[in-house]
Amino acid sequence: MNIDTFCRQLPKLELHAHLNGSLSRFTMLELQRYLADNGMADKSNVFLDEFQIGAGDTRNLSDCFQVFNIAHALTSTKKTLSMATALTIKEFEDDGCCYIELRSTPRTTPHMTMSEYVETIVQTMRKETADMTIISCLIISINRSSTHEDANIIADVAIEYHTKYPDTVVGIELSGNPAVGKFQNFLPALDRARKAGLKVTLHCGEICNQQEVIEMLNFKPDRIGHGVCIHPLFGGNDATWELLCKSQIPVEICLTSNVNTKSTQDYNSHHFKELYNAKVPVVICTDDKGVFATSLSQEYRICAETFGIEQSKLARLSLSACNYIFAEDKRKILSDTMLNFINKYEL
Ligand code: 6MZ
Repeated sequence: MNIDTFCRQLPKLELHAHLNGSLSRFTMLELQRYLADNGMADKSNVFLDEFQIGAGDTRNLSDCFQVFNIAHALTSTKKTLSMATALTIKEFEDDGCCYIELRSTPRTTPHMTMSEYVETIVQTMRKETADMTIISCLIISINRSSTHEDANIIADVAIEYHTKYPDTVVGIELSGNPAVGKFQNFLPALDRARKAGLKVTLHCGEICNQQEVIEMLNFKPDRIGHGVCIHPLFGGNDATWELLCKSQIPVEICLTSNVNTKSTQDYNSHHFKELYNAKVPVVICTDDKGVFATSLSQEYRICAETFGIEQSKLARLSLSACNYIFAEDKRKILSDTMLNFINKYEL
């Protein structure tokens, strides 16, 4: 099977996808049309073309945090937030994804409270996407630029919804511009959520900050996102690298995101290679498929082609992601799906 077809057919798990960064152009146009038809047209159409940060774009990681405002303008009503959630999950399903942990930051908008924001996504996942074959869950995000008070409110909402819908709201995470805010300020909120049963993932080492990487790894999150500046070759040091290798914390790898935001020079010099060779658990993810114009199958293909990973190994990489999902009760059904594929194609 050619690598393109193989990567699309391979059952895949998406563990690092921000809802408002994952909107395709099609989805954004649908949302825009809905708002216009209902007399709520906004000015985001002017900026739609600026949403994508493709290869060779002059914008870098800190510029990228501006583009999310474009999506936020479109997902500020319950209806468009629900449409965005359902359309995005469907796109992942069409790309051969059998499980997704979508993440999103609860916002207060003129049309919703933070609780209603979460309620809308949860109900969409439980009702509107229930007839799809893909299994979807939600990770609640805390933005590093939010206040200590807002972080605590989000932790409260996360705990409340995890208690009500433990199968749907499975985790909490810290993201946002890594140059802003301090991990320590968010530690109490994250710790409280963890004690209430939520799994935790942290954006860690997306820019170089060795002290913060050590603090984060010592917190023992269930997974980390990116993990760029941990190996000494990429701005980490021996201490950060040894801590990661010893901890065996799974790393959510976002190849195109790191290249397009210039956190990584190019695909060939991506830290995936060091992690994979050192047997640190890794999961291939998209981060923001809308912003970076990618898909999960494309990320698998880039990984295979850049690092020379043959199809049987790629299938096992995808299979291993089952060990790191937050909805632990789904592990068996997902690994059976993967093993059927592996056996069918004698991989
Ligand atoms: C850190 C990121 C990110 O939550 O409104 N986000 N945080 N690093 C990244 N690397 C590129 N990409 C996205 O989705 C958009 C939010 O996700 C976080 C940012 O906080 C952004 O505002 P939601 O659905």
